[in-house]
Amino acid sequence: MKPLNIGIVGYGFMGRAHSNAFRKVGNFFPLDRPIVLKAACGRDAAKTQAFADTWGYESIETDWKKLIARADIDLIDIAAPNNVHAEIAIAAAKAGKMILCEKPLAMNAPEALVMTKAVEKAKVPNMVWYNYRRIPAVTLAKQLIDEGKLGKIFHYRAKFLQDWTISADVPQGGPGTWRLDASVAGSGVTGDLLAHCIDTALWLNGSIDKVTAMTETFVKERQHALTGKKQKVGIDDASAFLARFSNGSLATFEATRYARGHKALYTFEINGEHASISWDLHDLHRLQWFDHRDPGIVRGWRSIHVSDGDQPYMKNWWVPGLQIGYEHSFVHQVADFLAGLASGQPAAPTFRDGLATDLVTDAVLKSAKSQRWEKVKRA
Ligand code: SOE
Repeated sequence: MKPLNIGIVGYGFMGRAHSNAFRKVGNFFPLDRPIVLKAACGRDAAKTQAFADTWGYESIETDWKKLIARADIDLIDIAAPNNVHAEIAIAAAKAGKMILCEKPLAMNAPEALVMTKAVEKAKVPNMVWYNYRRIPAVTLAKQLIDEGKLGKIFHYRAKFLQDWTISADVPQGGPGTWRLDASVAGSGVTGDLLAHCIDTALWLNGSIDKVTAMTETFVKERQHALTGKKQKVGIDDASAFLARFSNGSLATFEATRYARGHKALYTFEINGEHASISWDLHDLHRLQWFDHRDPGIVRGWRSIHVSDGDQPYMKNWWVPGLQIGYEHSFVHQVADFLAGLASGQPAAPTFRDGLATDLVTDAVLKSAKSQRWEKVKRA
């Protein structure tokens, strides 16, 4: 079978997470075409070569346009910062390449719309790396909701808490800290962290009609890592919003990089008519489940250790009881993308789904400015 030749742009944190997934997927999931790590692309030739050597890419490029022009590349994987997603994705679509793009899809929703139209016009398979959908416990939550086990949903509550930018000495811009530079990231925690919470929420609980938000930038000026100059900080350090879902449920969302003691505490809780679910990234292989229909004498919160072959993705891994972790969610995403190619049923989240998340984050940022409820446009 013809191999699927990957060309990756970017060699940072996500470049590693994606490459690990490409390498592992064929060992654990049946693939109808082998994956070949054909080329890695980055501006710094020495660093790109070192990355290529570590992960087994056959060649390197220092210009993404050359990567896209190569006839031996089938899929462009965008693992570069947010401000270059659109340009690369649109060029890759025009060249007829499949595209995987790191989240958030774009700097803002208008840009995400142009990207979505480009991939749809070119009819190229596309997906956004919202990996948390594919943590088995989160996928199990989706299964339970879709089976109607919660009944009518009343509440959705999500938060994503970190604490790595509290010091005013953390710079903005440059490798590792571009997430603090609005001209590269688009926004702060709204696009970086809340985007994850929103993607999961839209998938589990349907569309959001309107939001009312507040944001804050606690450190107003930071040195720029590239220029050395102190510059105004343009990102939101913290962001919280209330939302109304189309199914009538009420929601609260919060994200911050100022919650001392929390490194990546992504949690959500959903309260339905019959049952509640809650999940915590720091304990990612567990799903907490409360079912009011249980007999009264044993009724209570149940902590499900999601590691059994009957549970999502787990039959592909070890024996029951042995859990998996963060990196496996990326492996699952590649496996599902490839299964979608084979079946003709594209795996989600597609660019259009990524656009839906960007429309919510845009409405959140708009509401934080207007101090009013803002309607969320449909993707
Ligand atoms: C930021 O620290 C970050 O790395 C996000 O960019 C990722 O998307 C999130 O999964 C973990 O935190």
